[in-house]
Amino acid sequence: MTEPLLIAECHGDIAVLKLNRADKRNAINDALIQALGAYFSAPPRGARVVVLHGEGAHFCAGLDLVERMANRSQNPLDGLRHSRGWHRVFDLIQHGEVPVISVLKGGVIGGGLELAAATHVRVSEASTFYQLPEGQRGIFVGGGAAVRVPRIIGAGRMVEMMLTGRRYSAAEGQSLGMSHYTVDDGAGLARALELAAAVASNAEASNYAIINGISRIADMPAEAGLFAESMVASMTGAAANGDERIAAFFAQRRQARQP
Ligand code: 1HE
Repeated sequence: MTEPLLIAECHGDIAVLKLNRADKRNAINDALIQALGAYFSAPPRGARVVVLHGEGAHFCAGLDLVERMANRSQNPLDGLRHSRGWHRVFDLIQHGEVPVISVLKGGVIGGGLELAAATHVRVSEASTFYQLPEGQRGIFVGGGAAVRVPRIIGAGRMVEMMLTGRRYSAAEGQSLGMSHYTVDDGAGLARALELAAAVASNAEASNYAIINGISRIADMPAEAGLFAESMVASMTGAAANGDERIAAFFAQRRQARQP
């Protein structure tokens, strides 16, 4: 029996999804991108947040280069369709229903960094390193890195990283925003689950607005962005029943002040 490419679990309202292709360093082949697409098209019912991690020592070695060589096509449209397929799946992650927290370790390479960049909170273990070796392989990024990575580290750094084959360490990556937390090796999943509990306790409508609103509004001209912010704020306040949460906050403050 072949192993599943993804292993999905639920712990209450926290869903945990594992890339399960450690023998190939979790490289993304067509079957794995399809499985990710199916999962994020319909995250488990009741899940308020997804924690994404990888089996083995490496988060993800990027595009499956062996499959790419085998399926090499002379038709540029095939390459375009392949890349657009990755875009659809990673957009489901970035602008989906629930926040996604990734646990990074070992290689976060090429398409692995593209996958990580689509997630909202990134926890790196000390072993993590980041690379975009497409230039060295004679290809180009195709899973959204040209859009998402410059928004994290800046276009100039991405250009330099790709031209020179530079490898950023976990500590360097955190200082550049590739991760938000760095923890010891082996501690990433536990930290991500703690963060997931905090994220899951937010109002569902606020989380939806945060993951769907901020990156889009940040790409708008200021005047359109300010208008969009007002629309999202109004929708969120109405949908999240914010009054109840605000009243609960003050009740808790009053209680804390009592002798
Ligand atoms: C792979 C892949 C892969 C490993 N596709 N099979 N990505 C890369 O250029 C990264 C290439 N991989 C590596 O740099 C290294 O494998 C790692 C640093 C990730 C891990 O090193 P190591 O020593 O632990 O493993 P290994 O011995 O290199 O590889 C173990 C197996 O994984 C081996 O298979 P086996 O059948 O010989 O055992 C490797 O072939 C396999 N493997 N990485 C296929 N990437 C939408 S565009 C995105 C463009 C990109 O992502 S470009 C970046 C591609």
